[in-house]
Amino acid sequence: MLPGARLRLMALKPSYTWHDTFAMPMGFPPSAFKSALEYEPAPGDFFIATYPKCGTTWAQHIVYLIAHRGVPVPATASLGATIPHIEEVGAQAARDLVPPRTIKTHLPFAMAPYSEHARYLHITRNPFDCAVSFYHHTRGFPQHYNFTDGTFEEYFECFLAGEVDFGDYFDHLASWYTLENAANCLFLTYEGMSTDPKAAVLAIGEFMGADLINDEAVLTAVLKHSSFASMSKDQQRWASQRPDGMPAFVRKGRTGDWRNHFSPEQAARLLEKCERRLSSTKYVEQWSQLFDDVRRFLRGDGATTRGTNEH
Ligand code: PPS
Repeated sequence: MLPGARLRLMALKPSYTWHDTFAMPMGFPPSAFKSALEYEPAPGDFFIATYPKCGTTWAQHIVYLIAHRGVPVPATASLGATIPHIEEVGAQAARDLVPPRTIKTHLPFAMAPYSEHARYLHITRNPFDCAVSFYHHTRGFPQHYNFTDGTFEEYFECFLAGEVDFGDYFDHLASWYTLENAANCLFLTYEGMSTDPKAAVLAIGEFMGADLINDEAVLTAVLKHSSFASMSKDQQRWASQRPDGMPAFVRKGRTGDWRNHFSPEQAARLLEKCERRLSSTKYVEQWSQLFDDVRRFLRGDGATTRGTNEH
């Protein structure tokens, strides 16, 4: 059956606000979205540019911690007030920040505010775990998606077809990948951050112009407060309340949770799309172990890799 036909047969699909053919979460004001597209970055603006569920909040808190010398976002404050999501709150909220500004965006590169005088931290995550995380996100925010009772099977069809908020995962990655060698961009992966958080924090620090290597106390504090255990606490700092019984926003924080959700048929279809869409990128190599694991899963063999950051 063609993917479009499967999608039409689904009983339940998330609801979105559509801007022409681009889907956004319901409740994000259209005026904010439009103003974000028109925002002109000032020299020194620092963007955290990600597809949803790829490590945005983790990176935001690392950047915040570096800028605040290791002091975390207080339990009573919101990270979004310091590092706003521009297409949610609009361009004026970004302009109102005291420079140097840090701004979150999930927009694909072609729509994102760009200047060669701004900097861009791009984080991506393998699409298997991204899809799972995005599913739990979508069912856990009824005000944005009205999908509380949605199943992974239903969500997967939308994800694979690219009919989710912020568009198709692979289109998004391809659009930002055009900047991969640009001096004003740093590309990291969620998996790399999980495997070696210290290296990731040092790389982000260097990109921000902070000398963490000679500041052991700050480096230690940044690592401590950006750990999964720390960020699992006081989650009102990153997200609004979710209904009872829903997983928390900072949920599992693992690589490999896809195995608990995917059927072999779904895994084969997403693997086929990975092979088709990622072949000319470095991610084929970076995620080769994961893709091998998917192939083993399809053959019915056990996993040889486990979550890279078991908590
Ligand atoms: S959003 O809504 O798009 O901004 O979501 P995003 O922050 O990009 O992604 C959320 C996932 O990141 C995990 N997370 C972490 N993993 C490891 N360490 C830390 N500190 C951390 N903070 C957030 C979070 O748990 C979501 O992944 P899943 O797989 O759902 O657990």
